[in-house]
Amino acid sequence: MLKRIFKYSTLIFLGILVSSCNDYKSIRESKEVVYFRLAETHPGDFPTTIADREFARLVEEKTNGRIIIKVYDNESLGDEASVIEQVQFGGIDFARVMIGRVAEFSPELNVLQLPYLYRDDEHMWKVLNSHIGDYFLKSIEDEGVIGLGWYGAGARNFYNSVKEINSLEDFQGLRFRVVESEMAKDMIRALGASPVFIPYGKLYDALQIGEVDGAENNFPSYETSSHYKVAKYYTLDEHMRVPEILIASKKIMERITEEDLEIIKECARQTQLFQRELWRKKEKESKDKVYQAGCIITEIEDKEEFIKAVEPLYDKYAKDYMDIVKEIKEMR
Ligand code: GTR
Repeated sequence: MLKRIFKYSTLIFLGILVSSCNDYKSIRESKEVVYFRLAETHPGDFPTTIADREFARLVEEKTNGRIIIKVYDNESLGDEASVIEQVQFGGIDFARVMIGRVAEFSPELNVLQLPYLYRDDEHMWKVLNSHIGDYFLKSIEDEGVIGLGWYGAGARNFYNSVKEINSLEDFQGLRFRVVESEMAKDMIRALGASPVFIPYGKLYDALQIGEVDGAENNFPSYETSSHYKVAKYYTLDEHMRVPEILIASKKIMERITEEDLEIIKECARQTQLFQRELWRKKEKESKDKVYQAGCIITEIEDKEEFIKAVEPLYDKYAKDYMDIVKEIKEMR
C-alpha cells in the first residue's frame, strides 16, 4: 500500500514537473511550438517504432510544425504498465502499447484479445476496421486515455527453453512469463502451466537464468529481443492476436484545440496502413532469421485441445459481450 502511494505521488510530482515545463494551459492560444513525448517499448528499428516516427512526422507536417512529437523507444520512459498510468494522469502524452495491459483498467477490451478468436490477421483487421474496432477504441476514454488507432502485431506463440510443445500435456509444470494481464495469467493456468509476470525488458535475463521456462510472443518480438537465443523451442499455436494501440493522454489532449486533435487522429489512421505493411515484411524476416538460427519450430496441427482448455476464459472475460464475440466470429 505504502509502496503504491509512494509510486503515485512520485508519478504525480513528475507529471506536474513535465506539465509546467510545457505550459500546457496556454497550448490552445499559443503560437509557439508544442513538444510531446511518445513512449514505445520496442527498439528504434522495430515496425511499431518506425510507425510511431511516421505518425510524428505526419503530425508535424499537418500542423505546419506547431506540434512536434518525440518518440522515446526501448522502454526509456518505463515499462508498459507504468507508461499507461502516466498517460492516464498526463505525465506522458502518447504511447504505443499492446491492449492486454490497457484491458486491466478497461476490461471490456479483453474481448479483442480472447484466445483463438480470429482466424488470421486479415480477419482481425476486418474487425478492427469495423464499428466494433471503433467502439472499443472509444471505450477507453472514460479511463483518461484516448484511443487513436490500431497497429498489428501478428499472432502470439509460445516459446521455451526446455522442450518441444506438441500437446497440452507438455505444458504441465512449466513456468511462462506473461504480460501484466489477468486474462493472460488465466490462459497459462488453463493450459496447465504457471504464469509469472515480468516486464518485457527484463525477460531475456529471466529466460537465461531460468527464472521462467518460457514466454509467448510474435516472431518479430521473439527475434529482436534475442529471446530466441535463450529459448529455442517455438510452438506455432497462434493462441492470441493482440492488437496494439496508439493512445493519447485525455488530460493533455483537452488542452489542445479540437482541430488539432482531429489532425492527430487522422495521422494515426494514416499510420495504420504504413505499420501494417512494415509488419508483414518484418514478420517474414524474423521468421527466416530464427529458422536459420536453428530454433525448433513446432507446428500444431490439431489445436482442438488447446481451444477447449481456454474456453472458460470466454465466460469469465466476455460474458456480457457474447453478441459481439459472435459477430466477430461470423465476420467474413
Ligand atoms: C509485444 C508488444 C509489446 C509488449 C510485449 C510484451 O508483442 O508489441 O508492446 O507488450 O509484446 O510481451 O510485453
